[in-house]
Amino acid sequence: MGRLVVVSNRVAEIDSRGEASKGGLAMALSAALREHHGLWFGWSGQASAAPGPANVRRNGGIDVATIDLTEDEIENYYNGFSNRTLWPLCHYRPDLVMHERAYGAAYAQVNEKFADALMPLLREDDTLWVHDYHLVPLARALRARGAQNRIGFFLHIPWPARQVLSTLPRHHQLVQAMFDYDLIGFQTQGWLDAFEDYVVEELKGSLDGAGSLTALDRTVRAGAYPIGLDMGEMRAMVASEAARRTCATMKAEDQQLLIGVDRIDYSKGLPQKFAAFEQFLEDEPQWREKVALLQIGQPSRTDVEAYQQLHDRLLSEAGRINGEFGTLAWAPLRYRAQSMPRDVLTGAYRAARAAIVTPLYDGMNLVAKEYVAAQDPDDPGVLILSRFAGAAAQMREALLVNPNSREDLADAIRRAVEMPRAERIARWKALYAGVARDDLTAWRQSFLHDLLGDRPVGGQDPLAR
Ligand code: GDG
Repeated sequence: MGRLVVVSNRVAEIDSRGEASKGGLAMALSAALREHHGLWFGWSGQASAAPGPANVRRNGGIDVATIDLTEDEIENYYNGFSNRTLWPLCHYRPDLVMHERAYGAAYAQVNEKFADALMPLLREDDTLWVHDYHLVPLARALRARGAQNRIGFFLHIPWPARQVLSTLPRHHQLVQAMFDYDLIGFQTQGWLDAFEDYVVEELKGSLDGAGSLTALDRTVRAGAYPIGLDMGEMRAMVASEAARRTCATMKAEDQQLLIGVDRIDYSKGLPQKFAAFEQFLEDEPQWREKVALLQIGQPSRTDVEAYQQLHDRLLSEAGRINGEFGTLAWAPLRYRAQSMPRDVLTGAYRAARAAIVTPLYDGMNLVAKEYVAAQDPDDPGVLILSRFAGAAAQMREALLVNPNSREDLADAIRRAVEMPRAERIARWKALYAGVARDDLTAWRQSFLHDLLGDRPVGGQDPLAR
């Protein structure tokens, strides 16, 4: 192949060695880019009134090209169509979806603008890998400008059921744009099934049983590629001084720690988690003063109202629960709405007896995998995982729960804190083997392999291995 060109809404900061400064996904993509002398293209994160052509710079063997957006585009394309329309829609929250024509128009316009700025940088033999819901129409815009490159698309979030998707005005147009890619990747077979169902029922298209879908006189290949962890990075984190220190300090406390780590996002089921923890304290008085829930909430999309309201609600719920059950020496629910360094976070994972990862819907959920990867093999903790996270399809040995049931989740918390060590070890071993095998390298290699090859992708679902 020629170069690999990665396109995403935002571009990670790349240092002089060609490594992304933070974040597993960014690091994996930068590794792939280094291997293929690649180009990474996206929004700079900056606003400017009259943005010009892409700003291209070379860092550690990777070209990074960014464009600015106008204030209007940021509001209508990013906060608007991406985060007030598509995000809630794909997370099964049509009640939160905002339909504004200005959002849809800006979404189309920014994708055209990406295409305009990217076209002059492309070479004939480049392979493009486009990421996530912000950029569904990008291949269409590039094709309209004559691009004949191979273009793949990976969706990091769920694909909604047909009945939910069709509440979006012009849903046909969105799906039609997917057919300009050569390969579409979903996190799980379940999200792929939902896409296929739309194609068959809504577009009257057909599947060939080998990963190809035909509709609207076009054919596209689609597969499931579950994302995983950068295991090298994880091991380095676990061994870091900051992780050791954090873990030792937390373990010295005279209580069992439960941990939650989530962006403050309504898809993550945070109020439901707090309510279930309250139910557990109510049902199991013998555990009071012996267990605490540390909820780390990474602030996110703070320009969007639904996110501001959620943060306020969580603060007041945590205060109420602490007021109800806390004592002078014990706060049962520690809600920390700040980002934490990754090494400190890893130490906290390792110190916790259980992680409560209970999104209402989630494309995959990497926190579940990070928690498993961070455990002490001799005394591992328990993963409580929502069956509605993509990760649940792989992580069958977790305590799988329905986060909508306060009582079921409270029961799972009790099971986790009471689980004998032998059972914890047996479950953890099986989970760890999967996390280590289906890692980030496996993910990107299997996607790129299918994108570059002509062979059918069906039957290669890594989940089925
Ligand atoms: C989307 C999809 C899919 C969290 N708090 C802090 C912090 N984090 C890190 C975690 C983890 C990452 O953020 C969150 O990843 P998730 O996968 O859990 O969720 P989303 O952000 O919603 O990601 C998701 C993912 O894309 C990848 O395809 O799995 O389904 O929604 O790595 O550790 N990191 C730091 N401080 C924090 O306070 N440094």
